[in-house]
Amino acid sequence: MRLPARLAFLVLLSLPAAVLAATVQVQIKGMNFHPDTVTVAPGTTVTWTNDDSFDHTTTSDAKLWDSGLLKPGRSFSHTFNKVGSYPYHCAVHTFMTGAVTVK
Ligand SMILES: [Cu+2]
Repeated sequence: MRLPARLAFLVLLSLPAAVLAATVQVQIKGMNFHPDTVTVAPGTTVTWTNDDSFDHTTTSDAKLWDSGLLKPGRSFSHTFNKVGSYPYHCAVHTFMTGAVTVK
């Protein structure tokens, strides 16, 4: 390992865990969000992937994010930095609901 690479590795190791942002996956399948509720730490990115045969969206009830139409196979990500409860739905099928809790 060359010195700069080793230094970068050491810097990475010394970062607090919260800075190393995690990603949580939510699958859209069978006209549902799986899982439909997730609890994450601040700074976590949630990635929704449409594994269904139809177009769907992930749309914040409070309009904090909106993926627009996600075709099958497409993904959308949003990073949650503030503690709180974030309900969302699919704008096409409003009975499809989920929530992200950040704490
Ligand atoms: Cu939908």
